[in-house]
Amino acid sequence: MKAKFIFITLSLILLSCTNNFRHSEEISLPNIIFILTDDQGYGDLGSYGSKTIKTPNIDQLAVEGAKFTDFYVHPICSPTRAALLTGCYAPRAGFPDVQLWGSPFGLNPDEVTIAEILKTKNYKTACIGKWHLGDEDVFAPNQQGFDYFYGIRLVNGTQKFENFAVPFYRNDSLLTMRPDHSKMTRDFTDESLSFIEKNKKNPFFLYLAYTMPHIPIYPGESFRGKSGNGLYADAIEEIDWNVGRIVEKLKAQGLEENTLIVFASDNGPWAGQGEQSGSAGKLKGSKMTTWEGGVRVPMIMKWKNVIPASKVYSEITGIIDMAPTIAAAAGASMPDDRVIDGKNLLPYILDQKNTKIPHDIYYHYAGTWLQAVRSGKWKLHFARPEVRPGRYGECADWFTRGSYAGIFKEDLLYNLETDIGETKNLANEFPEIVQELKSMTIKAKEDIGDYSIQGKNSRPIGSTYLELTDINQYPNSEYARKVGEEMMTEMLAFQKKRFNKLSKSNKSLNNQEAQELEFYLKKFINEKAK
Ligand SMILES: [Ca+2]
Repeated sequence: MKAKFIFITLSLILLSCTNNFRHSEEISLPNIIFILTDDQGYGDLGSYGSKTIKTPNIDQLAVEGAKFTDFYVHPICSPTRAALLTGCYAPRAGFPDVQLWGSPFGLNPDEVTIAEILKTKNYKTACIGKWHLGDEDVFAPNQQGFDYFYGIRLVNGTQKFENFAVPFYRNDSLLTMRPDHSKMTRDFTDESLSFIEKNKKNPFFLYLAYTMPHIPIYPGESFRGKSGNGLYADAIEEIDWNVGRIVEKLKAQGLEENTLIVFASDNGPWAGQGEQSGSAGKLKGSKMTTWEGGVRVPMIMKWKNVIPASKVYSEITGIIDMAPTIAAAAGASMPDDRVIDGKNLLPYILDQKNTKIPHDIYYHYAGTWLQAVRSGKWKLHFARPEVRPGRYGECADWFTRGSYAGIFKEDLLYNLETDIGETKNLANEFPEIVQELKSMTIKAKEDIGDYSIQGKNSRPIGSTYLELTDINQYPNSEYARKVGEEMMTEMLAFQKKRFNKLSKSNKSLNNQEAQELEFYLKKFINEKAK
């Protein structure tokens, strides 16, 4: 029986590229669980070398499945999520940057997400946790192929406030403005277990996007202080324990063999946050940078009896590959009316001879700015002679602050095979490699785009300001400032409404609420004075 299952599954993988392939009744499509953590560094798992964070359950996934050593994401939350769901580099999919409160932008409803693709195979789909691909109703997960949503559409907070208020939803219903952040990891897992239980008889796709360990870090009560290595370690150990609960649930329901589990982080750790910061291990840089520490993260795939146990896959792979891989596992097709950047990884990782590699070149975009490329062992950072403005209003400058972007007048070339920490610039010694990588990049700039270049195959952002859809329209100009101001006004209006509601309720404000109120009142007054 097992042998038959393996044969059928492998056939499914190999045949899934052809459109005319039809599943026979007896094949049960695999369940898919994608677990994404937020700001977890390359060095923040036992299986990736952490000596301070204990992650036995996640490490066990690597023991029973494959660990990817060279897996890339975008350097910040939203673009990675856009790339995950669409199989494309985020600027191609029209969602290159983070959007915050009051933003009129979201992942374009015309994008075809992996959830929508799996719906063609009758999967039940859930997004539990953090969405971060648009705050407005038209951009919500239920509009993008997810049958069920439980969590937040935005980010869990900023470094400014403790226990930040954030709208918390079940599907499109607002449940609360003040979720308890310390309960989220547990709560999201509970919801996931119940989704698994409800769907044990049909194929399901669970996208579980934990809000931790993004700052401000709130481990659950029973994990706070438990690791002995700070809040960040507490939060990851809590995630690990909960991943263990999910695996146990699958086993208990007899679903372990027929479930593909993927575990990854959305970007590198956020530096400079004390015990709330993670570690990129030996890699240079952190979140918001295109140094390896910002864009290389842990990724593990377990699919019992399909992916060999304890495999270590070291070719270049990335978040863009996840949708095509998941689609193939389900015998579904990616859309053929648009460019898709990612590859189905299964034939590559199952090829024992390793004769082909998924990517000759991988592009590292910070927003729409193509900052670096990787090909084989070589990584080239293009000269950044100046700090360049970003695209969108309030969060436009994520990548351009001096300490994040870095200014260097010359191209920098590193050999990652011998210098994983990007310490020794070899550009002068290997000018022909620099030239080759540059010429390989010309195509990407034309195709996907770059700072101030509209890629001919890049698609528009979703916008509730209909005139604002071209992502290359606003780096400079009055127009950009106008959009920025309007977005800020919307954000303030949102907060104003929230505090009006709070002050009308009978509940007295706690210290943090009072501080927030004071902060926003000042802003409202400033706005009025303009
Ligand atoms: Ca993140």
